[in-house]
Amino acid sequence: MWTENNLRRALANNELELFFQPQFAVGSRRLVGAEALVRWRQPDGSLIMPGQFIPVAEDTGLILPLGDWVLGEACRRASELLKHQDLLIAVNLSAVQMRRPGLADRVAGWLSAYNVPPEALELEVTESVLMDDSDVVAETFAQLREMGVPLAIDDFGTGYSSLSYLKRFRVDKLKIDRSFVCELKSDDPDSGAIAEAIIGMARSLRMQTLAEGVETEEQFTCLANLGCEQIQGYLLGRPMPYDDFVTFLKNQA
Ligand code: G
Ligand code: G
Ligand code: MN
Ligand code: NA
Repeated sequence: MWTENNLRRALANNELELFFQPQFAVGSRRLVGAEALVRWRQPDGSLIMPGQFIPVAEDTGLILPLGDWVLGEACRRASELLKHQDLLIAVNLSAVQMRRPGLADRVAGWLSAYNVPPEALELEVTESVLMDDSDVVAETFAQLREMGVPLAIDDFGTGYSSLSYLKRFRVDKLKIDRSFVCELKSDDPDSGAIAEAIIGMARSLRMQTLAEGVETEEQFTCLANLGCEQIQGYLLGRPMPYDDFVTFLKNQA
């Protein structure tokens, strides 16, 4: 396991890097955005995945400087990407970041430093954050909404059975967890029951839906038939280094 000191050095030595995974509109199959996913590039060029160091960062508090770096880097890249195409760049926020006062000010600072419109930066939080009965979370949430930053719920459907937080916190998008996508089968109508319920609820609440982890045409077709609006997954694009994403973007046009 990676230690706090390893990670501290990674931050100081600029060893973190953002990969980008494309997101598409279902109807047109056009590229509409990308999720920024952090990687740790070792001096030998190998990559360490976030699952191996984000938990350490969260336990040690290093997620605060790390998360701030991610926000700044995402805004820097967004400002470059927006010169090519109108896109939305999605960034994962840790619960630790959401619970710390001042997040909205940091976001506002990065947006203005790189001249990125707030509508172009989407912030992803998990359900557990919104279940928090915390004034800080509510305040940050309200500030981000006021600024016009889109908010999405990541891994939707896996967290909590109570949905009452959806009334308290207006979000723009539900990201349907890939566990509900991988079971989709065109010859089994029941396989889509949960995805269908999420899409129906999102529509009633005027939220968008994006399905994660789409790996096959069959899943794509099922989601299209259910009225899902956007998809992300290996079928149409893996997370890739920034330069590769720029090439990918240019090849779309
Ligand atoms: O490709 P993948 O292994 O990148 O991502 C694994 C997990 O790591 C995902 O659940 C994702 O939410 C999380 N993750 C990726 N990048 C970040 C980040 O910048 N900040 C936080 N808090 N989590 C991230
Ligand atoms: O933040 P989140 O938990 O949604 O992170 C996305 C994770 O899903 C990352 O680890 C990313 O590499 C992974 N991922 C993206 N597309 C696919 C896919 O089509 N299939 C699978 N199995 N994983 C995917
Ligand atoms: Mn995510
Ligand atoms: Na997810």
